[in-house]
Amino acid sequence: SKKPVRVAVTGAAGQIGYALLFRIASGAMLGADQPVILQLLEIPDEKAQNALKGVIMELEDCAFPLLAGIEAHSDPMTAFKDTDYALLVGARPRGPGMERSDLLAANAQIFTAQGKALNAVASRNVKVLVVGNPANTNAYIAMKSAPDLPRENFTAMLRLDHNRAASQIATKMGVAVGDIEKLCVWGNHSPTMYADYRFATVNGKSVKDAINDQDWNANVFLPTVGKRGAAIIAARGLSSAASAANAAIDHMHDWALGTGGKWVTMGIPSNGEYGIPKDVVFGFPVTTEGGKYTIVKDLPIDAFSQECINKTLAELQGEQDGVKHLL
Ligand code: NAX
Repeated sequence: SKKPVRVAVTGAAGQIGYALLFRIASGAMLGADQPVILQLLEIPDEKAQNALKGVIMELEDCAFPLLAGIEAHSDPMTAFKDTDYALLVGARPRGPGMERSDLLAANAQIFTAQGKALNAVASRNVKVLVVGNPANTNAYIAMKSAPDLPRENFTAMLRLDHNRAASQIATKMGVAVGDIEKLCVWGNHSPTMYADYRFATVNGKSVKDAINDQDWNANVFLPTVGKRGAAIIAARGLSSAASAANAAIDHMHDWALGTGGKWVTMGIPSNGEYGIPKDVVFGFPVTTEGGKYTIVKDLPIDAFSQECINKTLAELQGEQDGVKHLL
């Protein structure tokens, strides 16, 4: 049997953590033959640490055959020791009266410290997924704080937006969501993201030609996907958790195990592709193989798409400029 791998999860006692850890431990993320050791990080606060103890008791009570160990931590320097995967879920939410600059500063502090800890103690091949918002900018901060790790090891979660887009298209067309291929989401995990179905197919047929409705694209589809998080908060009174955890599982699963030629969306540091400046952590269409991702190249960008990409890029560069002095 395979040697266990180490999976660190931050914000482990939060909502997403509760929907995520049991699936990692069951084998949904890394495969039914891959034992895992969970290294769970929460803030030192007594309430959070107690909640984490409760989650660990429940993990124990599942008696997952693949769960080879569980550790509770309050310091990233121990939580990230030798870790092969790091899912950075915990972040500072916007509190009452908090300015945007305060939010960016609070998260810059968290992700600077966590980036430094990964740099110091994690496996040199660690695969990092940032879920905590603002996810792209937090991934950028962690990457910049870990100069001894390869930059391509730092990614942000756009997969929830990708899955939301796929589901909207499947409903619109009356097709099975699993038959949709070559979909992608460009840019920031925020309402400015650009979900792009121009290249998408269902059983080999063009989605764009089948829908053939630019008004629906611009005025129904994109706002629905962009505001889906807010719609879920309005309905549930809480932000998306199970769907976010599912997207994190999908992201890591596909990165580790490969997509077999299928496109998925990952937020990754640009190398200048599609005119996105180097290091901006941006949603791109990728394929993955052997633990590496490759951006899908040479896609034509029409005027409408360019405008959408420019808008989400401008937002990301604004966020990046807002934290530059803190790095
Ligand atoms: P919760 O508030 O339920 O849980 C967050 C947990 O993180 C808390 O238990 C908190 O104590 C812990 N935490 C805070 N700072 C920490 C630190 N420095 N180290 C370790 N743990 C820390 O939030 P939840 O609903 O689980 O959401 C977590 C994050 O995901 C939020 O930032 C949220 O905005 C973000 N999301 C990102 C999504 C994406 O697609 N990228 C979608 C879902 C979600 O909104």
